[in-house]
Amino acid sequence: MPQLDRWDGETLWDFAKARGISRRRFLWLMASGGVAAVLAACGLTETSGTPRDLPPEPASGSWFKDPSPLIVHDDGKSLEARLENTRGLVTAKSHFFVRNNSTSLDLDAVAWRLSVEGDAVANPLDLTYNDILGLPSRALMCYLECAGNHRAMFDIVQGRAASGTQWMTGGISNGEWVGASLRDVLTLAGIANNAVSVLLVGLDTESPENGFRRVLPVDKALHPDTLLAYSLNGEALPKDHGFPVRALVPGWVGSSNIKWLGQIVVSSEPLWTRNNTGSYVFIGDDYPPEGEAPGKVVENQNIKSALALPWPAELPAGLHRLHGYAHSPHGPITRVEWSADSGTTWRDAELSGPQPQYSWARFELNWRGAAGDHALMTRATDTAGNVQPDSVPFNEKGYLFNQPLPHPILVKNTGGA
Ligand SMILES: Nc1nc2c(c(=O)[nH]1)N[C@H]1C(S)=C(S)[C@@H](COP(=O)(O)O)O[C@H]1N2
Ligand SMILES: [Mo]
Repeated sequence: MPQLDRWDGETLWDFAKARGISRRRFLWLMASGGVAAVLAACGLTETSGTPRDLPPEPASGSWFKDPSPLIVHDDGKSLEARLENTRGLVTAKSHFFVRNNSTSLDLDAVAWRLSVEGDAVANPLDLTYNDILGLPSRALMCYLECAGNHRAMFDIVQGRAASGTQWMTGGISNGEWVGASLRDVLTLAGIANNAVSVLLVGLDTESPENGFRRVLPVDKALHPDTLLAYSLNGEALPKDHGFPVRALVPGWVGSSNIKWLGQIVVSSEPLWTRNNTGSYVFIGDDYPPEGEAPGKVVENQNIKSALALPWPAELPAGLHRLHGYAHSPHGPITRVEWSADSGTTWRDAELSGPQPQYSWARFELNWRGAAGDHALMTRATDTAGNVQPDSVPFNEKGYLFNQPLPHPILVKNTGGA
């Protein structure tokens, strides 16, 4: 397999020319078999045992996965993860949270096409699944988090409920993803220098805006780690998570990670859709309007931490080794502290295990609980110096709640101990 380290920034034609393909043959290959045919002619074999060979997953109501290990919200449209179901660093697909604006789609990877179009591309494309699989791939460990993760805490902690899915701590999961760089596809399409906005559109026509969509500014779209992902945790992308191909936008709110991707529009004008005007905007007294949005558009996630325990938790009296997860889009977690006295005194938890870029960090702590009601708080710091704030201002849609959570724990004496 030839080294592909010069792929970035090259067009497919430059790539093929450098490998002795004539212009005429290149055009014929593109017309007959698309990108995959060109790559094959360049001596790049197609991925063997393509994920579409996997058996279909069983359907369970509107879900392909069994919803019972998860917390069901929104009349069955959202499944919240239980952090305590994950011991290690990666969330199993059966425990991975789901957020849908329609029901999960059952797409045929052979019939599936991804169109790339708009006034800021020179060569509009219609790519197949094999075209995407044939591109150089990247593997990333990356957490995916809904902008509304911890939203219920506006009500529980601040006493003022925000609208939307009342996520507790499980609107997040951590996975290992493989995909092609969106940048390579935009390069193949001949993205123009004056491109400003890249719109990603899902094929779920039942969502509130005919195809769930999100606009990325061109610099985020061209970041090599912004992926067209087709694999989660070593298998084909599960249907509930966007099979055959979804966007993966590290660090950005969950809604940018468009599932069942069908269309990419590259525009020389800033684009506005429901998901950067009506939704995913901070609305409140602290947030003045920006562009066509009534407040600040939510892009990056923020630093948070949570214990991997049911809310509320019930534990027997005695010494417990507890674990949890902390994450920040701004760099690795350098410290997690915990407090059993409402934040008066803090002690360091242990960061346990590796923390690949874009992954959450796992932490552990020893806590001895006597019978009675307790609240344990955790507070994370990242390498850029961000710390979870003591208090966050209210916003109507309840995005990015990240003050330390007073996790309720009821300790019971068992068997006369
Ligand atoms: N096509 C499409 N993509 C979508 C959504 C959707 O409803 N339709 N939901 C978004 C939201 S709000 C979130 S938080 C993430 C959730 O990803 P997951 O269901 O794989 O966990 O997907 C995003 N991508
Ligand atoms: Mo979300």
